[in-house]
Amino acid sequence: MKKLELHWQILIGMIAGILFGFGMTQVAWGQEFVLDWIQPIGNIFVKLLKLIAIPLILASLVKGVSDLKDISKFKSIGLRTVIIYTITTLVAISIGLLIVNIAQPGKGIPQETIDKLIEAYSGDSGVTSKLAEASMQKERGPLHFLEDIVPDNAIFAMSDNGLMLQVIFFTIFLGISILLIGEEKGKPLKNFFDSLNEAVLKMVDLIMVTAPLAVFALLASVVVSSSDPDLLLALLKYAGVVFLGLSLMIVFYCIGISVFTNYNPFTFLKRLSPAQLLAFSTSSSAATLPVTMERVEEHIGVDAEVSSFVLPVGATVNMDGTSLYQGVAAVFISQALGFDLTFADQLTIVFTALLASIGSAAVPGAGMVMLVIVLEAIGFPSDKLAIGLALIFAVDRPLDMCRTVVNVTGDATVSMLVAKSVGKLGKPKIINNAHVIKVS
Ligand code: DAS
Repeated sequence: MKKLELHWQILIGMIAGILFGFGMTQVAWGQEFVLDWIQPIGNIFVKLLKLIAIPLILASLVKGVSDLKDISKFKSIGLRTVIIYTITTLVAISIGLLIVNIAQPGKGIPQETIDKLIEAYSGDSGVTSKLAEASMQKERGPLHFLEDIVPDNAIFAMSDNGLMLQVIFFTIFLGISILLIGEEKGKPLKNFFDSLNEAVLKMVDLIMVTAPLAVFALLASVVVSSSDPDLLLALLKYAGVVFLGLSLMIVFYCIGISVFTNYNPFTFLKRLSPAQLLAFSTSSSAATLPVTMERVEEHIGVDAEVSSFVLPVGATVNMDGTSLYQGVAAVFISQALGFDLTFADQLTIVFTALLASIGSAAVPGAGMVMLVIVLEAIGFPSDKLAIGLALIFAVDRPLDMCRTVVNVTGDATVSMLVAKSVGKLGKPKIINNAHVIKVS
C-alpha cells in the first residue's frame, strides 16, 4: 500500500487527537490521564525539534553565507528581507484593526460574564484556580522524568529570542570570516558545516517520522485543557475576527507569490503544509523552523543561501500572525472593558504591535505575553490589564496555533520573494508529483 504523504499523516494525527481529547473530557479521569500520559509524548517531540533548531541554524547559515560569491549579495539579501518583513507585518496589523473595528466583537459581552471573570480572577474560584491546577498537573506528570531526558537545545538555552538572535549574529559573523580567509583555508570548515547541515536535515526527517503520534498527543492535550464553556461562547466572535484576519493574510501571501514569483500558490501551500500543520500543533515557530527550512529548500526550491538567513531571522522577528492578533486583542479587550480608543490610539497600536511581534519569542503563548506592551502603550488602565488578559486567555491556545501557522507561512513567503529577487528560486529537489509552473 502506497505510504501516505506526510501532511496527510499529520492531519490524521491531529483529527484523531482532537476526537480523543473530546472523548477524554467525557470521563472524570480523562483530563488527568491525557495530561499525565499523552501530553509528554507531544512535549518530547517539540523538545527534539527545538534541540536541532540551533545546530541547523548554525550549519545552514554558515554554509549559506560562506557559499556566497561576494559579500554584496549578502547585503542585498539582508536589506530585501528587512523591507519585505516590515511591509507584511504592517499589512497584517492593518487588516486586523480594520476587521475588529468593523465587527466590534468586544461590544455586547454580557456584563455578568465580565463580572464572573473579575470574580474568578480574584482567585476565589473558577478560571484562575482551574488554570493554576492544570499547569501544576503538567509539572507533576509521571512521565515528566522522560521529558527531562531530552534536552531542548544542543548548545544554547533557547529560552527567548535574544539567544536565537545571538546565534544568528555569531553564525553570520563566522560565515563572513570563512569567506574572507579565502577558498583554501576555509575549505575544511566549509566541508564540516556542509556535512553538519546534511546530518541535521536527516535528523529532521527522522524526528518527523514520529510527527503523526506527536500531534495526536499535542492536540488531545489542548482539547482537555480548554477552559470554561460559557466564557468560550462569549469569546467565539473575537476568535472569529482573529481567524478571519489570519485567513486574509494567507490570501495576501498567495497573491504575492503568484504575482511576484509566478509560482502556483496552491502548490506552494501543499508543499509547505507539513510545516504549517506542525506550526498549528506545536504553536511554536522555533520548533517548526527545522521543518520549515527543509520544506522551503527541498520541496519548494529556495536556495539555501537565502533560506538559511531569511527563515531563522523570520522565525525570530517576523510574526505577521502575532502582530495581527495583538492588534485585534488590544481593541477587543478595550471594547469589552469599556476603554474608548481614539484614532491616535489605533495608530499607536499599529506601531507597538509591530515592535511587540518582533519581541515575541517563537514559542507558545509569547504573543499574548507581549500584548501587555501594546495595552500599556495606549494607556489601558493597569488595574484592568490582568483581567483583560484573563478574558482572552480561554481561547489563546487555539488562536496561538492559528497565528503560528501564519507566522511560518509569512516567513516562507518572504524567503520565496527574496530568492526570486536575487535569482535564487529554482526547482525543488524533491518533487511530490505536484504541478509546478516553470519558475525562471
Ligand atoms: N507561538 C508564537 C510562535 O511560535 C506566536 C505567538 O505566540 O503569537 O510563532
